[in-house]
Amino acid sequence: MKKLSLYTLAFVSSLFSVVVFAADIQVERATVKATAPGQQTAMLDMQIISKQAGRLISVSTPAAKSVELHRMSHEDGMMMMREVDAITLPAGQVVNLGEAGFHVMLMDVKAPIKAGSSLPFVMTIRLDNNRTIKVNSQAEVTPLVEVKPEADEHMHMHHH
Ligand SMILES: [Cu+2]
Repeated sequence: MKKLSLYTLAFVSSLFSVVVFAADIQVERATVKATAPGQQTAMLDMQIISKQAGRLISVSTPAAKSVELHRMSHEDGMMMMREVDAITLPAGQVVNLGEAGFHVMLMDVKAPIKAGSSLPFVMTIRLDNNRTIKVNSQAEVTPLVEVKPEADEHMHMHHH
């Protein structure tokens, strides 16, 4: 009987800590741009606040076959995107992915992502104490900003 109650206690306490840790991650302003038909990739941006220091190591979503973590950088005057292994989350700090030069890139989007819908995703975060947690969240799908040909011509005229 003693052994049984010890097991029960261990189970309850591990369940409890999982709940506590998941609540220690705040996800805000998660947005993804709608995709045009045939568009293969989409960028997911958000703010993450983790109570404890950790690293975002992966993201998954049913909307895409694979997901990568990307960093933007200027190289020879060109904007480049490179895959990174992880995005650092300092304890208690707001990490705005876009402002920090990062984004989550959905690769091989399965179907057009429609404006007005929401996109579910799961983040895997490894805390510096080596505990790995999964955080479920939703991104708001925002409309594609269309570049109108007239606007381009207009700018062209002004510059000549
Ligand atoms: Cu990218």
